[in-house]
Amino acid sequence: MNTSTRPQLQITTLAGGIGGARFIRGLTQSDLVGRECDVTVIANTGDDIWVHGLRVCPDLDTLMYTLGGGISAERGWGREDETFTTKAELGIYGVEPTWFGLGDKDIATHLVRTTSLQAGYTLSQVTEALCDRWQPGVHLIPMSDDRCETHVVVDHPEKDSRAAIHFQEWWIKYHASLPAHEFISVGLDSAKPAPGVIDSIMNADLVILPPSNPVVSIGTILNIPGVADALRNTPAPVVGISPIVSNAPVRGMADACLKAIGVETSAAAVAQHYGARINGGLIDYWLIDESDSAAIPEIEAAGIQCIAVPLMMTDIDATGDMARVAIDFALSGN
Ligand code: FO1
Repeated sequence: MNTSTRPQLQITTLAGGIGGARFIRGLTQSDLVGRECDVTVIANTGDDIWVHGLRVCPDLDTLMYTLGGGISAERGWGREDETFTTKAELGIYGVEPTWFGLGDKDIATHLVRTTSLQAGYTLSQVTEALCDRWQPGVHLIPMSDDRCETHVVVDHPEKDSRAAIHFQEWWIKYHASLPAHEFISVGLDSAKPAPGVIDSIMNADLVILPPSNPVVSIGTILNIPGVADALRNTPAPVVGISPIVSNAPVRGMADACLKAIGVETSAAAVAQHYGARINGGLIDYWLIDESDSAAIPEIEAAGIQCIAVPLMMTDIDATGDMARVAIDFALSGN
C-alpha cells in the first residue's frame, strides 16, 4: 500500500543482464527519480543453462544480485568477494564446461533453485523465494516458467559443419566471435508467459525498455507469445533507452547479435528495429546519447519521439538521472 503522499508510478521493464540491471538500480535506488515507483522487472531466461546438474539463470541472478547488493562490481555478474574453488576442482576432474565461471557462493543460489524446481516449484515461485533473501526492491519475474533457451547456429570451429551451441558457450567460450547465423529459442513453441508478465505490461503506467541487448535479452522476451502484442496494445507509453552509443554497444557484444539479424549497430537502427507503436511497432519514445543527436530527425521520421541525453551509467545517480528523464519524457508526451 502506498503510504507516502507522492504518486505511485507502476513501471514495468523488460530486462536482460548487466546493462538492464544497472539501469533498474538507478531507477529504484537513486533519489533523482523523485517519485514513488513500483517496478516490475520481466527478466530474460533465454540465457539459462544446466551446468554440472545445476540450473543457472544468469539474467535473473544478475538482476537479483545487482538490486539486492550482492553483485560483483568488477564482473557485473556473480557475487562480490567470490571464490571459484569448486570450479577449479571440477576442472581437475576434467569435467566440462571448464569455461563457465561458477562461483562458490553463486552455487548456493543454483542449489536452492535446482532442488526447488525438482520439488515441483515453478521458476516464478523459486525466484520469489530467492528474492525474499535479496530484497531487490522490485517484483522480479521470469519471462516464462517454461524452458526457452537461446542457442546460436554457428560454423562450428571443431566440426566442418554448422551446429547450434548454447548461448553461454557462444558468449563466454567464444566471446561471440563465431559469426551467428541464427538465434534459436529452444522450447519457444511450448513456452507461455509467466504469471504476471502480460498483466504487468497491460496495467503499467509506463513501460521501459532499458539498455539491455535488443536481440538476445529484450528480443528473447518479445518472442514469448503475447508479450510483443501486449507492448503494442498497452495504454501505457513505452520508452526505450538505446544500448548503442556512437555506433558501439555500451558493454557486451550486442553488435555481434545485431549483425546476426541484419540490423546496423546504431541508436537509430535499434529504434527502428523495435518500431514505432503508431506504425504497429513497440516503442513511442527513444533516448539516445548526446553523441548521437544527429540521428534524432531520422528516428522521429520513423514515428518515434526522441531526445539525446547522457547515457553513460557511470554511477547510480547518473543512471537515476537517465531514468528520470525517460519517465518525464514519456509521461509528458501524453
Ligand atoms: N560471463 C562471462 O563472461 N564469463 C563467465 O564465466 C560467466 C559465468 C557466469 C555465471 C553465472 C552467471 O549468472 C553469469 C555468468 N556470466 C559469465 C555472465 C553471463 O554469461 C551473461 O551475463 C549473460 O548470460 C549475458 O548477459
